[in-house]
Amino acid sequence: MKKFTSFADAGNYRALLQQALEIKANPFGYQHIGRNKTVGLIFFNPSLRTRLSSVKAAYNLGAQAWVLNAGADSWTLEMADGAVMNGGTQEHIKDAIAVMSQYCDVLGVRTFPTLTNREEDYNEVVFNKIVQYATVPVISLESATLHPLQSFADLITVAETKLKERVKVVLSWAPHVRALPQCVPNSFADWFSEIDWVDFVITHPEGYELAEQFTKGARIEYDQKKALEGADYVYAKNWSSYRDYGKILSQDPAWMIDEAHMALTDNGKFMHCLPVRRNVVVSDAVLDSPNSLIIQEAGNRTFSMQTVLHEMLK
Ligand code: AN0
Ligand code: CP
Repeated sequence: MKKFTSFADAGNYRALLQQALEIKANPFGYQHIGRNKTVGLIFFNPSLRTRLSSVKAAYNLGAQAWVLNAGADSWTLEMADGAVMNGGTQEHIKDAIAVMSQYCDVLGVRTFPTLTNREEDYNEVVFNKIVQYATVPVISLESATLHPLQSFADLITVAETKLKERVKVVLSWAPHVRALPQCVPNSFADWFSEIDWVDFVITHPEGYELAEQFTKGARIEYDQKKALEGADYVYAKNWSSYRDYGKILSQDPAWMIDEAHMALTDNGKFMHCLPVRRNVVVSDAVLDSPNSLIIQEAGNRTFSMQTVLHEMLK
């Protein structure tokens, strides 16, 4: 594996999922793989889970990890090709990434979307530049359009908790006070629309349609209550509009997941990638209920990353 950015990069998902479950059962059993290896992590945006689970995953595998907070800790990076660098930027991304590749065997990168320039974001201009300049395999720690380590951890979580052969999984838009990326829902759709034992449904207000390249013909149900009927899993997430790019079209509190919403499900489990704004996206009662998987899900971020590192370093 030379690049991990999407479901397609995962290759055979059944084999990768099986590997993740084996690694989770025996997390220190693969330390020969990471011996004398270094994992580099570069963040252009904030993170709690991705940063810490990636470091933990490297340690579990017997590797070392370093983290760079780009912009805050490093020189201010120039992204434009051919730029005359007589302004505020101090080092070109081309040089920075080539140099960082000298100090690691795998590079993880987080680069959020602009949410103003849809074409640039959906062409993954910044992330692809980094892949181009890197001389080591690159892992997306959430790029402009996708968050594959989150979706892989979500898949591990559903696989290890499901009580039926086939399960109904509902991705529900929920309100938020700020405009957020489409990465998490895009990525969730990219993965879950491909899982043969999942009946996948997306629900959101009109205008919040995700890019079809990621939803891949998944069922969309505009009536949230109808969508939730009989669900085994409810995955809540806010996102800003793809159509009216980066805009907030609704803050309707009726879309917040509360106990009345969960009562429509088949004793459904609740999931969210975190961080979550309590009592805006989802109520305290749902987050703190025995059916909430949020902490287990965050825990599985270690094993999605460890599995990808294992693939790249083995
Ligand atoms: C980010 C997002 O929605 O993409 C990161 C989630 C993992 N969330 C926020 O910015 C709150
Ligand atoms: N879920 C997730 O990626 O969280 P962080 O933004 O804290 O890394």
